[in-house]
Parts: sequence; structure tokens; C-alpha cells
Amino acid sequence: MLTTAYIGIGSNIGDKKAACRRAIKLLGKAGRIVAASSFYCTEPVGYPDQEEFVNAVVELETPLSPPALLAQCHVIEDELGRSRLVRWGPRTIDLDILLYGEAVLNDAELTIPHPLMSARAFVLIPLAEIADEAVHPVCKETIAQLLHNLHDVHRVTLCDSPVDQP
Ligand code: A4P
Ligand code: MG
Repeated sequence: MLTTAYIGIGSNIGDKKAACRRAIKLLGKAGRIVAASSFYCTEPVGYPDQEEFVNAVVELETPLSPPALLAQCHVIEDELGRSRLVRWGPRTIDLDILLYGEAVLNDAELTIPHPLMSARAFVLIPLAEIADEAVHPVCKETIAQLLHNLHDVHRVTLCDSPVDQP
């Protein structure tokens, strides 16, 4: 069985766009990439004294279960040289499972939908670009509605060069 999942991608060290592109390519091993948003240059949230991020979202049709998909995300993060030093701090790549079908999960390792997605412009703006009609399975609102009601003043702007389509 295949499930449509949305993965948030973030990078704020080194060649950030290159890291995001490589992550998207590697996510292809976890399923079929159906769509990828543009790349957005975003102001850091939560830990302000760091470089700006590049963020994007991909839609993935995957045969993997949520834990298997998370494990695959961790493999990709490790492959791209991620070190986990500071929570919310700088990272070469961060992959978050935003939505996994209609699933609602709350265990120690995995919370789906991602708990902070509805409060973050750097997630909702790229997600709305590729999935504005997708419905958040907890609050039952579409991504377009969540974005419309969002109060997040952190800057999110389109990066100049377009994403290479997978
Ligand atoms: N985990 C639980 N649920 C999930 C999920 N849905 N997807 C667990 C992925 N992981 C999930 O994550 C810590 C643990 O969360 C994982 O081992 C997994 O078991 P992590 O990626 O190692 O640590 P983190 O990313 O530092 O923490 P966290 O809580 O995931 O932070 P966020 O929410 O990812 O925020 N500002 C801008 N502009 N752009 C960004 O991308 N990112 C963050 C990180 C902060 N500020 C940012 C950005
Ligand atoms: Mg994370």
C-alpha cells in the first residue's frame, strides 16, 4: 500500500540549496517524489543567532511505514553529514515528516502531523505551494486555511533560483 507523505526539508550550513537537492534525490529511495516545492530562504525560528535557512517541502508516495520512513530520513541526514549539537540549532539537513496520509501518531519517537507545522510559515508556505487542499487530520483544516490564519512574522522569501524538478 502506498501513502502520500509530505516531508519538510531545512538546511542552514554550507551550500544549503545543494544539501536540499541531495536530500530530495535521496528521498527518492523512500518512494516516488510526486512534487517538490520551490526553495525558500527563511529567517531562523526558535534559535535566532544562526544563519538563515533554505526550506522546501516534497510530496512522497511511499510504501514505508511511518517508523521506517523516519529511519530513512535519519539515514539521509547522516549521509549528508548532519550533526545534532543544538536543538533548533544549525544543521546541514533536517528532514521532518509533516503529514503521513491521514495518520495521527503520538509516540516517543514520532509525532505526526509534525506538532509545530501549523505555526510555521517556513513549513506552510512551501507546503501550500504543492498541497494547498491537503487536510490536516487533527484540526481538519486545509493547508490553505492554516496559512491564511497563520500569525508568524518570520521572513520567508522565494530563493532566486528555481528547484531542479526531480
Ligand atoms: N520526531 C518526532 N516527530 C517527528 C516527525 N514528524 N518528523 C523526532 C521527524 N522527526 C520527528 O529531531 C529530534 C527527534 O524528533 C527525532 O529523532 C525524531 O525521533 P531532530 O531533527 O533530531 O532535532 P531538531 O530538528 O533539532 O528538533 P525538532 O524538534 O525536530 O525541531 P524542528 O521542529 O525540526 O525545528 N527555522 C527555519 N527558518 N527553518 C527551519 O527549518 N528548523 C528548526 C528545527 C528550527 N528553526 C528553523 C528550522
Ligand atoms: Mg527536525
